[in-house]
Amino acid sequence: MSAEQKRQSSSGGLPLVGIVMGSDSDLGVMESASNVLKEFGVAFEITVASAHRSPQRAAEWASSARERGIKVIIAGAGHAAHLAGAMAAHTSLPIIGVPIDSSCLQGMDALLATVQMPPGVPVATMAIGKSGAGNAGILAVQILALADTVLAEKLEEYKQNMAAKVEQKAKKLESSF
Ligand code: RP5
Repeated sequence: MSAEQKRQSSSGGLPLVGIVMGSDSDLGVMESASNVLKEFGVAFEITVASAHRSPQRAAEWASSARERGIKVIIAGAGHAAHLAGAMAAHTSLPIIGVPIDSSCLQGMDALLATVQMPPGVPVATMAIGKSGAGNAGILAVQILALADTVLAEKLEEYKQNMAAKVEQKAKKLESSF
């Protein structure tokens, strides 16, 4: 790895991604996002704030995120999930929304509340639940990789590994018939 690459990949250990969730009960889903960031060696901060129960805390956390060095925010919430939208209302950083399946509507309510943002205030909305949270982590890495050649290389490796796993599965399945 060249010195330039090291410099480009270094955040000095400071968090580059902010993960926020509506309740600690969302952690089981949102860990899929934090696990991806750990896998890629991306420093993050993680907290709870609610658009409805603690609107002031949510607004302050989002408003100060850029000053804290955060580049991307991942926001997950369930029910009438306005957390990702509330983040987008208070910062111009990119927001990735994760609808959480914590209500009796199994996340459809959260999906619509997260994805249906008004013109001018986008939230990049993922799939409902753990797979969406995992993809939120990957998308955050992809955004950071635009200015980080080491992360870009890791993403290439990640894709190659995925393809290799499919090859293995195909061979195993084919040989069983
Ligand atoms: C939402 O309500 C949270 O994001 C969570 O998914 C759901 C339930 O929260 P708790 O009642 O478990 O705190 O705001």
